[in-house]
Amino acid sequence: MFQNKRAFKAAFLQRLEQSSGLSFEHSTKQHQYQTLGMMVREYVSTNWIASNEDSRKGDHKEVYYLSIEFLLGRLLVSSLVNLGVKDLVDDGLSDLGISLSDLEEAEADAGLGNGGLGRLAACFLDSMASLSMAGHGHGIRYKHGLFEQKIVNGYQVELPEQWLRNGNVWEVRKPDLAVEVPYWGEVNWTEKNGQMVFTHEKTETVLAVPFDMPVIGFDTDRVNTLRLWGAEPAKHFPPHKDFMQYKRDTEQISEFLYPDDMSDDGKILRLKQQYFLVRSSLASILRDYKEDHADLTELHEHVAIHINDTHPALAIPELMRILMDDEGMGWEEAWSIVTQTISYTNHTILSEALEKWSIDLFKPLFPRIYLIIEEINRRFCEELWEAYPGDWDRIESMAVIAHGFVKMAHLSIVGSHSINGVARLHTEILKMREMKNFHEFYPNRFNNKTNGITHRRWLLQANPELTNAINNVIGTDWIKDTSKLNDLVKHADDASFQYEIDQIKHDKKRVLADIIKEKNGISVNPDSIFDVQIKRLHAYKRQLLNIMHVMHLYNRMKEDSSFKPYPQTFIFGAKAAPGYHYAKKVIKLIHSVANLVNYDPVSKDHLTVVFLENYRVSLAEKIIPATNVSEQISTASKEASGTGNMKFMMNGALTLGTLDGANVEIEELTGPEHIFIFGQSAQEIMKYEKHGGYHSYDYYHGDPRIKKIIDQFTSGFFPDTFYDFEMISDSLLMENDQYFLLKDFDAYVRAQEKTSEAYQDRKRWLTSSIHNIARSGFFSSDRTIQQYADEIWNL
Ligand code: B1N
Repeated sequence: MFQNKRAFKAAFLQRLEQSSGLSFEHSTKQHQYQTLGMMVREYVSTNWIASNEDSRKGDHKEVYYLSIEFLLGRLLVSSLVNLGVKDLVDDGLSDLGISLSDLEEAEADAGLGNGGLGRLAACFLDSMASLSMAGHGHGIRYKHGLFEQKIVNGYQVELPEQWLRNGNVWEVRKPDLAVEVPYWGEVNWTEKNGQMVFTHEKTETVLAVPFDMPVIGFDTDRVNTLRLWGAEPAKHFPPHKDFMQYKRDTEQISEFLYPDDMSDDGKILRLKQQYFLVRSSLASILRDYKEDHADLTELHEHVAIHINDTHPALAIPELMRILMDDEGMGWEEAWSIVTQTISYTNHTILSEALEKWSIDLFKPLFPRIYLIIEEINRRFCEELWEAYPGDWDRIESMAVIAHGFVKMAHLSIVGSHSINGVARLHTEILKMREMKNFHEFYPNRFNNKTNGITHRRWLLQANPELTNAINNVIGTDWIKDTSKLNDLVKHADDASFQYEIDQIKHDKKRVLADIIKEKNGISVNPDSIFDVQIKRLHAYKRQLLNIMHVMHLYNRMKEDSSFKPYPQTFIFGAKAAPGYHYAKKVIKLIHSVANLVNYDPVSKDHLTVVFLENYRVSLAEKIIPATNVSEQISTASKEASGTGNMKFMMNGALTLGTLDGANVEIEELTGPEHIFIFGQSAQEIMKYEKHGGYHSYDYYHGDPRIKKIIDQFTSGFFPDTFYDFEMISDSLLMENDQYFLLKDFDAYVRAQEKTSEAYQDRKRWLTSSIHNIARSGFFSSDRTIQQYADEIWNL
């Protein structure tokens, strides 16, 4: 049906009428999208079945990537790109008077994740399939993804997201493969032939039903599976409970994605979600495995299970339970299989995000799993005692259970053979500081895997014009091997290539300007510098520093009528966790500054501030190709990696950032002349954190620019905000500016000046832009996944 345009059009029209019961003339965009989606699914089904058969033969290792988040975004166009039929479809549809981009917009944006961690999981799925690896995802089919953000009078309002409203063409529900997940109850044990036999009784059971989605690789027959689990009432519901109540409690488990990507939310429901994912994934993985293996003794040779952060860490005790209670293995044998099968990625060192669960909550919910964790802890502490006799402090700091809590990162380290950080700096901080004791004890378990992004979505799909321009100068080999993008360096000074790059960027900026006009009613100048910060709103990411710089420029213009900065458009996109009050105030502040500078005759032709509502994957795809300056300004040491930084670089933006996360590696690759680095280093920040010596009041009193801005927060300078920004000024002064904004302010202002100057030297800027594109090949998630495969999973 995709062999040629004629066949495609005929098949499309036929299916459209069959499935919608409407004539082509009366069909809606939604019908047309659904039809095209079904055609894609039908087209890949043969390869999907073949890939599953191939797995069954068992001559290669299967990887399972367990993640509480998969931030997939839309799948129609990426599927067409990967199948190599996008142009054909585009062409065929336009013959019929339909635009592919309209159908693209008819698809819901699957937002089953908060930010980088969830998007990384989605990029990894794309890379595993595209490298023809047998690598599958397991996650939760949240009925509602991350909330939809509305801005009302400058304030964020959260609405439930409804991605399943029109169904989901990509999924297949498989009720016959459902799995029961037990909670609560009690554990009993008896002795049988000198062995303890454990049974978990009087449980409350939930049914986990799999929904499978095909993961289509680029230029390969490989089709992997993303299996998302949905919670439904089980056949045998608890007799003592009201059924309606039971149904609600059950369905709640896969109702909402937790909208907080940092704080360890101590909600019992979140813990239930974690076990729900782990219990059902492992049951399904092992059921498949047992179809061709008599027992589980060689599991680790054929299966790798990867846990994306600690949220699926219960896979460790759960696999122990299965091997011992269901398979009858002894502890040592089971433990050896578990640790050889499981590997773990750490995504943050922020202490708020390190999960720990109170025993009071944990133990009654999973009585058997808790017993196993107790035993893991007992044995581990015994080992520690042997290695460090008498060193109680060290043992206490490393224990899996301590001070009434189960520590999920410790469990993950002890129970897996590999622990990786997500950028070189992050891994070094893990090894030398946060997890120093663990690194000393298990030096060989720690390794780095610098994050990556799929260049198929973030370049081929989001920016086909740039893709073409690249193809015209270096050919197309780089698409299968992105290290070949380096060949572009030879063309960095080539005037005609520069001209083309410039034109493409300008066109993309015009498209974004239209979107901004439509959504925000603001006219932006496409010749201004598009300076963009899009990411979750968090104090450590320092959106506040960005907007304070805008206030500074405005203040300068008001004071000095001869100061006319080069026109700059500051674009923000960010969701704040609903309970994160500080973050919400920063959103309000950005709007207040926008209302000031966008309309004041003194500034309006030079400064424009735009806050794009409801930032999500599909919006990122439109913003990133149009960006000149990528803001990556986290307090050094706090951003584990960042991945937006890579997407911008690949689309020719220049980074303005701190030496944090993957920015360090970006700087190394581009060279210091093609990036704008400023601010305190991670070492310096960590020194202040350890020994003190930073007093933010010194900067308030010592720098009149800073004093002026902070005073404006609370002096009624912004009309009708009352006390809104008191919290912000308190964070900077009373709370001693935990993220060192004032310390970095001057350096940031100077880096901004340098950036703006550099932009005005068009030739130099375009050379830098091409250098960034050329060096971005390293950040393809294909490179990352190949390293996971070689060095962690042993494929
Ligand atoms: O993971 C990304 C990194 O690029 C980012 O730097 C990092 O901040 C992000 C609890 C998280 N770390 N931790 C989370 C997500 C959800 C949650 O419930 C923590 N996300 C990151 C990819 O490596």
